[in-house]
Amino acid sequence: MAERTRWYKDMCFYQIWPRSFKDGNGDGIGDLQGVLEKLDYIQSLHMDGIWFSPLYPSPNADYGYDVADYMDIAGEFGGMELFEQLVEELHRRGMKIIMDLVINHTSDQHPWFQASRRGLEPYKGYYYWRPAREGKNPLPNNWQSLFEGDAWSWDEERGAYYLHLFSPHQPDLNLRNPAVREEIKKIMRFWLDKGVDGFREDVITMISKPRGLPDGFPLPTARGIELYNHGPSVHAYLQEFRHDVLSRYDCVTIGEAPMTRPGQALEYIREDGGELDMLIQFDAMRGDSFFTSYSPHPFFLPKQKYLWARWQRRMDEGKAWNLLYLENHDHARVISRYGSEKYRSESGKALAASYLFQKGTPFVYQGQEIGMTNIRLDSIDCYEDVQTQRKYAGMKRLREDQRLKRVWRASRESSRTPMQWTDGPHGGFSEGEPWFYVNQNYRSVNVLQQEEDPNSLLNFYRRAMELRKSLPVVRFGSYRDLRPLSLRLHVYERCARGVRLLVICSYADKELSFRPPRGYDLRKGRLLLWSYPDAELRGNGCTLRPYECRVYLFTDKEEALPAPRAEETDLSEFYGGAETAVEESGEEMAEQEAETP
Ligand code: TEU
Ligand code: CA
Repeated sequence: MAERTRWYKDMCFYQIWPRSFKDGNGDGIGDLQGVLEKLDYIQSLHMDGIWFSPLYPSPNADYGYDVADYMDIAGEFGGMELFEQLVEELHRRGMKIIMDLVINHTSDQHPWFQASRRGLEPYKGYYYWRPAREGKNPLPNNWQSLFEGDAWSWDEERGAYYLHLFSPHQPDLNLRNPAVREEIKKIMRFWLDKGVDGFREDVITMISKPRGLPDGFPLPTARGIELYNHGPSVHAYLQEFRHDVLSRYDCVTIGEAPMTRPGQALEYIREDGGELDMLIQFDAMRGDSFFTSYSPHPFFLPKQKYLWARWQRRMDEGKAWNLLYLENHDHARVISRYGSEKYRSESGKALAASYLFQKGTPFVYQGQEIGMTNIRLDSIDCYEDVQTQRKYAGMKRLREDQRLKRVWRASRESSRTPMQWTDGPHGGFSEGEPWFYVNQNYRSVNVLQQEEDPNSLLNFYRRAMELRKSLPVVRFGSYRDLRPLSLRLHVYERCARGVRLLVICSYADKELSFRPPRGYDLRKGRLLLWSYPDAELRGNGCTLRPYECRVYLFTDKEEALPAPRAEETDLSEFYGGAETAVEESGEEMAEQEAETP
C-alpha cells in the first residue's frame, strides 16, 4: 500500500460542541444552521477542519455521548440533509470534517440495549450482563464508574446487572462479541462513505475489558481502571478496524486516551504500525491537578512544561505525532486554570503561544480564541452536566460551600456555556432563550468586540495560527525547553538545520526582567509575534510585562522565513527532520529570571 499522506500534520482544527456554538433557528439550542453561518468566521481563524462533538440523536443524558442512533443526525441539530450540505460546503472550502465516534457505550435508549435487556437475539450479548453475586455485596465486581458510584446498575427487565463505565444511561458495549465489532465497522463505513474525513474516538483506550471481569485494585479512585484502560484486546480491535475499514479510506483517526503514558501512546500511534494517528492525552490538562481537575493543586508551570516536553520528545523519538490542545468540552476554561482572569487577554495569548508553536496538530475549542472563562453558578442545581452532578455528590467529606467552589474550578460545564458572539441579548448566541446560562461577562468578552480590536486575543490567535503555518520549522523542528525549572517563564526553541524559533512566554502577573538563554542575541532575531502593542529591547534583553509573550526567528537563510505554504516534500528535503540546536545553549538553566524591583 502507498505511503499515507498524513495531511493532518499541516492542519489546525476547531472543535465545536454543537449545542452551544450558534443557534440558527431560535429554539435556544446550537445547530448546524448556526455552524453554516459561522464557517467564514472559522476559516478566518486559519482552521483547516472541524471536529464535531456528537451530532447523533441522543436523549442527552451526557449531551450526545449517549448515542441512540449512530446513523443519523439529531433533529435538534438540523437533521441529515443539512449535515450533508455542511459536508459539501466544508469540502468546497477545502476543509475537513471529523466526527465523534462513541463506541465504548451506547445510550440506554438505543434499540440494541432495548432489545438486549429483553434478551432478544442477536442483541442479547451486545452488552455486559452479569447475575447478582451471592452474599452481602451482590455487585458483579468492584469497578467504579468514572462519573462516581458503582459501574453496575440493576435492570429489572433482564433481571441482571449491566456494566457502565460512565453514567447508568451509558451501558458499555461488549466488543468481545464479533457482531458488535461488525456493527462498529458498519457505522464507520457509513460516515466515511458520506465523505467525512475521520473520527475522534471517544475513550477508545477503554473498549477492551479483561476476561471474567475480575475485581480491580481496591483503591477508591482506581477500582477497575487499571484493568480496562488499555485492556487486553484493545490493539487487536483497533487493528481490525484499521485493516477492515480505515485503511481503505483517506481518513484521520484520533483516539481519546485518558490516563495514558507516552510509552503506551506509541503503541497506538507509531507511524509504522500504530492503529490510530493521534491521541488526546490528558497530561495537557494536569498542570493544576493530580488525577482529574477534581483533585486540584495550584497551577505549577514547571510541571506542565515537563509534561509538554516529555510528549514532544517521546513522540518524536517514537516516530509519532502529537495532538496539541488546551481546552475541550471536558475541561474547565484554561485561562481560569493556568492563566489569570485578571490578565484574561494577556494570559490567553501567553497560553496560545505556549502550545501553538509546539510540534503537532493544534486544536482550538470554541470560545478559547476569545478567552472565555469559567462560570460560577449559585447552586449545584443550576448545573446540568451529569459528571458535575455526580462529582459533587461524590465529594462527601467537603462542606457544601467547598464542594461548590470545587465545581466552579473543575466543572467541564464551564466550557459548555453558549458561545459569546456579541454584546447583545444572550451574547448573540440565540434569538430565543438559550438552553444554558450565558457567562455574564459576554458584554465585554465577545467575538464582535474582539474583531474590532487589532490587539485582541482573537486577532492574536489569527496571527499566531497564520505564522505557525508559514514556518516550516514549526512543522519539522525539534522542541527544547530552555528554562525547564523557571517558575514563571516558558521559554522554548524549535530547531531545524540552523533555523531556530525562540518562544518566550511569561506566566507572571508582574513585570520580569528577561535575558535570553546563552546562544541567543535578541537583537539579531526577527520578532515575528508579540502580545502587547509594542515589544522593545534593552540591549540583549527586555522587561516582560504581565503574561507577555514573543516569538523570534533566528536564521540567515531566506528560505526559512515565513512564506506562503510550500509543498511538504520540498521542505522536508530542506529540513531533513528534527535535530537539536547548532549552538548548544545548556547550562543556563540555573540562571533564573529576576523580578524588576
Ligand atoms: O470523556 C472521557 C473522560 O473525560 C473521562 O474518561 C475522564 O477521564 C473521567 O471523566 C475523569 O473523571 C469522554 C467524552 O469526551 C466525555 O464528554 C464523555 O462524557 C465521556 O467520554 C463518556 O462518553
Ligand atoms: Ca437551534
